[in-house]
Amino acid sequence: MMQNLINLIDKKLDEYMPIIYPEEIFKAMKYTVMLPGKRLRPVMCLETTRMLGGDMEKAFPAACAIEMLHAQSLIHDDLPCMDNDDFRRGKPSNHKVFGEANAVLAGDALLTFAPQLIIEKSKLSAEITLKLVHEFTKWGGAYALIAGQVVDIESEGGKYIKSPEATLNFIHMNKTAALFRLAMRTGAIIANVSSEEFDVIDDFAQKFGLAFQIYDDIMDEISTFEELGKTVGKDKNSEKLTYVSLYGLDSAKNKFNSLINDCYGIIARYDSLIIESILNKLKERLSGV
Ligand code: GRG
Repeated sequence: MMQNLINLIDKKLDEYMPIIYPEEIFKAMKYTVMLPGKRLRPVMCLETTRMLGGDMEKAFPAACAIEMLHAQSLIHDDLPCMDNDDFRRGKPSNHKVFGEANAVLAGDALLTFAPQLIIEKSKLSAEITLKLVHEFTKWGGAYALIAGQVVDIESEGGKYIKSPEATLNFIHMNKTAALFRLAMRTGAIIANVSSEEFDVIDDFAQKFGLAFQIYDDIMDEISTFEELGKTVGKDKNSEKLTYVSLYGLDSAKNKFNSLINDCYGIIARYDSLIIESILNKLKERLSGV
């Protein structure tokens, strides 16, 4: 079921991104977007729309736009001036294939192409479309995603202003939870739910997003290149502030399990085998660690 949805997302992403002149920029944009990621954010956006009674078909442009924003953040994150990683999703990073200038431009281009897609392709009312673009710009910009990345970079080597606990929470909530909130809030807006329901979904997304970044912190410590498709052990080498470096592996796992259990509790009131299967997969992967 989940794989069917991923196949549909991949088909739409391919359709939405024709290669036109000047080909090099469109190829660079499409390269990272189409590499085989897990597609968690678009899946969660579409599934939120469906489980809340909305028309999933109308959510595809916004769901794909969020995957483009995510891909943009990965392209820029891999640049030598940021995390400097040569691999992403099991293949050479964008700048290794297209050069640094085109990788910067491809990220910039995705950041503007994505809201253009929402405006041009969503068959939704002007009011809902405006709300979606507002959410996109809010969570994808200096109030969230970029803020998280800035503090993440600042934290390397122990440089931060607030307490380590507050700094770590700020990084994880903004660098990672923000895009899961964007995905699920977008789904809830398309389904046109009440503000009470909206808050429940947003609460789930915050908890899931934090759990997912803790999972990512743990995987950086214990996983392999083959599994992750990117260099492992980088957090430790660059002395990054992570759940593992601050609290240790066992506490990180306990915090992850507690958040995932909260997520099960919230999602139980909806009929979502897909979201439950995502929770199961993450939990199972860490169960023997
Ligand atoms: C918006 C201009 C602008 C810049 C963005 C570079 C940057 C600022 C932010 C980087 C944020 C970042 C890389 C966060 C990591 C989040 C994370 C856990 C990524 C991995 O997500 P997965 O595992 O990846 O879902 P796949 O490849 O499966 O999609």
